[in-house]
Amino acid sequence: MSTIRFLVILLVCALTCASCREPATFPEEQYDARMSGGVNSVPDVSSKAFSHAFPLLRSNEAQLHNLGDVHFEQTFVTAPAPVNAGLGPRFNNVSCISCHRNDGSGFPTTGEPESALLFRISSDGTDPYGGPRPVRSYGGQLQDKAIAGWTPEAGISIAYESRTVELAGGERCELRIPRYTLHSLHAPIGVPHRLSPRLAPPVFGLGLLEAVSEHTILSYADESDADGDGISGRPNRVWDAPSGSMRIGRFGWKANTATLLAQVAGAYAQDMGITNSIFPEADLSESGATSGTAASPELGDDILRAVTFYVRTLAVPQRRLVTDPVTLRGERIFWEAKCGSCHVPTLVTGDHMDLPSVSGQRIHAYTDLLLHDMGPELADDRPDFEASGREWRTAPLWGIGLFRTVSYPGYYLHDGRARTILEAILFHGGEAEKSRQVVERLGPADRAALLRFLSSL
Ligand code: HEC
Ligand code: HEC
Ligand SMILES: [Ca+2]
Ligand SMILES: [Ca+2]
Ligand SMILES: [Ca+2]
Repeated sequence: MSTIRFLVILLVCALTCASCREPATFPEEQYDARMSGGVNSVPDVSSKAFSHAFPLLRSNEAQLHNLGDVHFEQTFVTAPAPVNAGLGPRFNNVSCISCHRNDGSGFPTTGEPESALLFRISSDGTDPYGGPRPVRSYGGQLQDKAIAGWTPEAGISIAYESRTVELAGGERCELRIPRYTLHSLHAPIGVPHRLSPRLAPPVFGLGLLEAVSEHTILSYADESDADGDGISGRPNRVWDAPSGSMRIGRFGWKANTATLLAQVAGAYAQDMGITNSIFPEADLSESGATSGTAASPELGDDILRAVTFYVRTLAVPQRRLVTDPVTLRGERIFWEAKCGSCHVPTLVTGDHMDLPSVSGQRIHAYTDLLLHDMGPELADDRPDFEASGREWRTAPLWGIGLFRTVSYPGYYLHDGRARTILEAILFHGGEAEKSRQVVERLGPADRAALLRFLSSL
């Protein structure tokens, strides 16, 4: 009798242990393929599809989200001013929303009011935390705009070269490859430097990606390609200023930021020149070129907290056409082309103490949050913590079918060079070389089915 009881206890233990690794939210039969963000999914296909709060926020949380929403849209101005003062002196843009249009992406242009493309700059070697080494007189990011009385750090002009790809069935696709030239430098650079172009990505669903445990992310890593499939995702490990520790990176095109708080505080300081408690100095380009002090930064912690909460709690758009036969055929091709080896369809989030609605959710972000070598053409040749000059974080594909509607006309990849989803796929190289070749060889109907599936996300 007691032996049986012992065995039963052992069995129960084994079962609970297995379930604490992969917290299941609901049984498979209740699973709804439309709910890309689990309970945090919303059915809107308009240009506001990325702009909804999580549906289950409590009223105090909804208030904080709304406060963050207001500040995400605020335009900053030159100090002194009664509100939103402290812009610059050098900056990339005047508000979060001016780059993240409709909480989506923006235009890959420079120097214009609506430009959402910025450039990181560094010299060889690393900073004390293993991150990119800033350049004297420039810092770590080029600010191409400035308030009256100041000059921008530099101007950047973009010229595109083109290359034509011929696909099975005779379709031709013209790809454009950007070349960047710096001009009007405010100071000599003096050392060899490396530039990395970055287009503003959408900002929805990020609280869910933040809630994926490090353990889960690491379970997809295969650094030395042990299974021999040519795909070897690895995590970035980055300095997280708010916690003062090294963490696994998950945000930004190279997974170069670990937390939303660091990302938002960094955006205020670097993109807008607004100092805050996490970054009491803007991206300094000359000593004295800042308007706040560590004791009294330009941005209050209440606003920093609200805007961070806002991007943490933006809901994910629901999928469309999930049972359409052509979509389902496209989904099968997505698997056959091994897209899902990097764009992992399903992750289960861990527990978030303060925000129950992001805990234990089965989400379909189509990313492993890991770095992959994408070949020489996409390379920026600028390491960012452990990411090499050829590595990028697998871009999440949720919502990609709505980019065109939300941030018309829609641009893809880290520098916005791709104007369609197909162009983005045709730039895949390195570890994704074989996947791209499969797509190039698909017959027109199969390729259309794959694109229909992607448009349903
Ligand atoms: C000049 C354009 C610009 C402005 C202004 C800007 N961003 Fe961004 N944002 C970007 C770019 C570019 C990235 C990608 C950065 C990288 O790869 O390192 C980004 C990334 C992000 C991310 C991470 C998204 C992801 O999927 O990894 C968040 C969150 C974010 N921004 C929030 C904000 C907030 C909040 C503000 C205002 C305080 C803001 N941004 C202002 C351009 C901008
Ligand atoms: C080896 C990993 C890997 C494989 C395999 C892979 N991708 Fe990607 N994908 C990435 C990375 C990394 C990026 C971001 C690259 C960049 O911005 O330079 C990306 C970007 C994209 C984008 C653009 C996303 C955006 O927000 O701009 C699309 C669309 C896409 N992939 C679709 C696919 C499809 C379809 C397949 C299969 C045919 C595929 N990918 C296979 C890693 C991969
Ligand atoms: Ca300032
Ligand atoms: Ca700078
Ligand atoms: Ca592998």
